[in-house]
Amino acid sequence: MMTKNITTFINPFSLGIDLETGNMPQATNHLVRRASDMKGYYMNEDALQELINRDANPIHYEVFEFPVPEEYGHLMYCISKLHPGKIGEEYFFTKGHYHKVEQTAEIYLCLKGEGYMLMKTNEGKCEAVRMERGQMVYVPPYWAHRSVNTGVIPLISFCVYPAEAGHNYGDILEQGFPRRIVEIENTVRII
Ligand code: S6P
Ligand code: ZN
Repeated sequence: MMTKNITTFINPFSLGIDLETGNMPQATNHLVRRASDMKGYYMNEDALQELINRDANPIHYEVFEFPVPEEYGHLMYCISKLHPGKIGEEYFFTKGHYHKVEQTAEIYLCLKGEGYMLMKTNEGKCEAVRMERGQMVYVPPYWAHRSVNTGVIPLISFCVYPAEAGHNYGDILEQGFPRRIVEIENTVRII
């Protein structure tokens, strides 16, 4: 349920985002997900463990934020940076989540790289929407979302969503997505 009773008053502000690199110099929150954080998400657990051992548990993706109050009325925003690579045949992806306040939407503006936004609902719908520089993806309320990087450079997006949305990771960890994005014979396939 949305709580509409508290919206903290703050002063306006602005900050810089490098549209080439996604760097947000004023960001105070830096979330880092490493390969070991992705256990249980990919089809090929052995390939994930090989990557962890071989490359000293490399960074999988990062989120940069300069937070605002997590309250109804405010808008949270961040830079999401998903590194390129594959686990077996499967392209690197983010964990994916529903919003805890499920009736909240989100906008992703892709700044760099290429891939897909994989989205699903509890009722079994699933969509893969192309992401590339300049493309905006609207994630409607009730849709879980996961970015997938099918390119060779980081997939960088600017995200905006209601600040009270929160994250529900548990359902995706348990159920996954009905579709996966893989490379077969040098071709991107959504299976
Ligand atoms: C938050 C928004 C993004 C993701 C980020 C990491 O609502 O969708 O900031 O948190 O792309 O993905 P994930 O699935 O690990 O949260
Ligand atoms: Zn989200």
